[in-house]
Amino acid sequence: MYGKIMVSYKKNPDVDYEIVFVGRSNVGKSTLIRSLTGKNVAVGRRPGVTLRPSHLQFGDLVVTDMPGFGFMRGIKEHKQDLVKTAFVRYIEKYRDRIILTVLVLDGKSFAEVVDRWEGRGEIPIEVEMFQFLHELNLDVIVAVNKMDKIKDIDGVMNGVAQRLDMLPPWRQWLNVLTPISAKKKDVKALTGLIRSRIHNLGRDDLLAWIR
Ligand SMILES: Nc1nc2c(ncn2[C@@H]2O[C@H](COP(=O)(O)OP(=O)(O)OP(=O)(O)O)[C@@H](O)[C@H]2O)c(=O)[nH]1
Ligand SMILES: [Mg+2]
Repeated sequence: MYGKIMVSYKKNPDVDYEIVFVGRSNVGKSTLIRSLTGKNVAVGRRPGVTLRPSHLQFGDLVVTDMPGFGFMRGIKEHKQDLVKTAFVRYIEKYRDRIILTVLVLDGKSFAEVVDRWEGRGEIPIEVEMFQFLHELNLDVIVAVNKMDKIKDIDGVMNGVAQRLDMLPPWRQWLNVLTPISAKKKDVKALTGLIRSRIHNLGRDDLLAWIR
């Protein structure tokens, strides 16, 4: 129990509102959800292997941790496709109750990964997912994580913005783009953005889950 709020870890509950955390494997989705909620999600699963989302229920709201997409060593390409297909199906199925998606990126490696893919003439998977979420008219906040490792914050944030077709300077996009460090619990700007989205629903009672 969490005050009056029910917490469930596995079942996908029948609720009216959902916030979904998506992103490549290892970017820090589960760490982020833990620092936002104080609750643990996804215990002891191998990165990239589990196809099933994990859920935390807070009353009428469910917070979902999606399996990470993208290449992981030792995991067959076939499995990557399954993760991607499962992701697309999930988002389409629950589209109507999803009030917000948080795309988590690794600030340290994002630019390099995107440039490598584009150099091969391919669309980087996180760019593809970003576009897919927009095509469904979903609200997407891009949380650029692991900023504790970064010295040139403006440089990295501008690099991310530009690669997602958001014209730098990145500070023009503060409503949808924010640097964070999930590990250091430096997530205040993101917390503020999530709070304002929930506030706009007229459901301030649902704010209790955020630390
Ligand atoms: N330096 C630093 N490391 C972080 C941060 N957030 C997460 N990590 C580390 O990154 C690794 C992956 O974190 P997870 O939260 O498991 O990543 P994930 O996105 O849930 O990964 P999958 O479940 O495989 O999709 C762990 O070793 C974390 O400690 C951060 O803000 N800074
Ligand atoms: Mg995880």
